[in-house]
Amino acid sequence: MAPAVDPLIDRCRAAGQPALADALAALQGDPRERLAAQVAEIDLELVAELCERFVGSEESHQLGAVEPADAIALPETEVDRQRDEIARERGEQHLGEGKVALVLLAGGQGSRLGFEGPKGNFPFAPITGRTLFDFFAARIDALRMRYDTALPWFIMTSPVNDAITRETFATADYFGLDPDSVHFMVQGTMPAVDATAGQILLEAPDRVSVSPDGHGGLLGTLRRSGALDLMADSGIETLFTFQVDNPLVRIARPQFLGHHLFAGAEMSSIAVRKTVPEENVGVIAKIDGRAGVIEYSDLPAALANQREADGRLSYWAGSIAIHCIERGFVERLTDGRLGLPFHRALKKVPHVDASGQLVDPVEPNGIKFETFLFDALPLAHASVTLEAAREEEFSPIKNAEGVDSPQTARVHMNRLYARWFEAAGVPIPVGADGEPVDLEIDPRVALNADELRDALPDDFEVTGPTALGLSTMVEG
Ligand code: UD2
Repeated sequence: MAPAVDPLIDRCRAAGQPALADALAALQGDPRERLAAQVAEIDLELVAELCERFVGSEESHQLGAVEPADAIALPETEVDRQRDEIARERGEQHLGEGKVALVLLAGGQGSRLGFEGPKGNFPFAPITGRTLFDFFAARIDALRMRYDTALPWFIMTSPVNDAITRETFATADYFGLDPDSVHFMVQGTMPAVDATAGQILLEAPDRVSVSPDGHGGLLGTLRRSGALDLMADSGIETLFTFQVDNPLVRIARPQFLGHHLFAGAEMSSIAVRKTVPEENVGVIAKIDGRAGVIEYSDLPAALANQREADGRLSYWAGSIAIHCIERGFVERLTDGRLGLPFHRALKKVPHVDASGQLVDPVEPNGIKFETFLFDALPLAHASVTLEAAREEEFSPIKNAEGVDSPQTARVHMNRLYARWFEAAGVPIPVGADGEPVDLEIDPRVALNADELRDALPDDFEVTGPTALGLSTMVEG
């Protein structure tokens, strides 16, 4: 049923969007219906509220009382190692009882990488060229076999990449997974507004410029898509959430699950030590006594550079966007209007002007609004931050080159796998650059160094670039 347009025009004017009202009034026929249908879905009153707060003001996030995070540090003593072993067993029990679901955040636009299409389709592996989606699927398949558990996989997409993501999985026959065990959910969008007058921008005379509403949109998407009910019906209690851009993520790591469960936490995080004060990762800290994340763009330099007596950064805990979240917590947060705060991002937003001319701005001209999943942390009754070793857990592919690029991920994965082989007694040749040769280990062969040692034939040796997959093992 096409929405009645005139009341919509009135709503736009009442919500401080005269330009949008004029754009609607200027259209006829199908273009008018198309724009009206899109505008009818926009929470104009929320946009008005956000414009009131963010347009024309440099409002920075008001931080409360900030202290360094409480975290479970990397094990240093035998007691620590026993503590972690008990947590690992508890996590494995939870996995075996089928109480864990995996949630992949894959709705972003990945513009910094300059790669067309969903980032999960990026062919990151140095020898086989396998994609991130394929690699994650192999890990998930291996975990399901290892723990004899369903471990359903929920993938959040956005309108910009939903169709192609679903098509990718269908064409790849779900990378060997049961199609019924992979669930797609499309997150919402928010309109962009112009940074001076807060007018909603049009990317075409009959189309509003919208972008994904941030990964905080996951919470509402879980409820709206029915995923939350599906999880409840299948006995899922804990969601393990991770990002599409980090091939080193240890998916559903039992030790992390265990510590999260022992603390009775509602939402927990993995942290790695920041490399430099200005590293582009959110900082996990205590804010007004509760765990929270200060995004790198909001972290005052004084806090970023503050050091302890031993010289280490006070605000060391870099959030790598890996969380355990209790389903009950998501249900509580989404029962009514979700209270995650919106963040503003000043961006270059191509748009059409009042005369219908396309403007491709050279300077940031628009504001995009998004919510961040980590802003749910302070709302949790309890939270755990578990330190992980960066070299074991985190090497995101974000930029086309330099830091956090396909090159750095390749080096870090080669080093990781070289450590696994060396631990199994198999020396790894290094190249002229001093780096190990290119290595790949299919997760179905081994998920960690112990499994690799058990899987390798006694006389196995590596003389050059090696991709250890099921076929190799058969030949090997
Ligand atoms: C994110 C975190 C940063 C740190 C870093 C680790 C934020 C704001 N910052 O930085 O603190 O943890 O990651 O790598 O998150 N996504 C969606 N829907 C959206 C937006 C993003 O699914 O609407 C997904 C996106 O597909 C990606 C992830 O969220 O998997 C990160 O998004 P990003 O690249 O915008 O975050 P980034 O790199 O600024």
